[in-house]
Amino acid sequence: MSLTFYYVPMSTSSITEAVLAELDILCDRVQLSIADGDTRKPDFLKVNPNGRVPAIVHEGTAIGEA
Ligand SMILES: N[C@@H](CCC(=O)N[C@@H](CS)C(=O)NCC(=O)O)C(=O)O
Repeated sequence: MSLTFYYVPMSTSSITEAVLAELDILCDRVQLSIADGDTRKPDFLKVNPNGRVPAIVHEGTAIGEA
């Protein structure tokens, strides 16, 4: 299974992070910084055009919204 989790510490993505941990799901993790503008950069906007975390890419399909 391929799953990539995009997150910002201490943000709404913490909910998804807790669920992934509770279900013991292994995934690649990409930490972003709102302060550094990471959520507005083109690479991340390709994943989630809303420019918000959490975002997950599962088997090539991007999912946003906690
Ligand atoms: N309704 C969305 C809200 C997500 C959201 O607002 N995320 C904020 C962090 S708590 C964010 O990514 N902000 C990025 C930005 O403002 O550039 C969800 O629950 O997934």
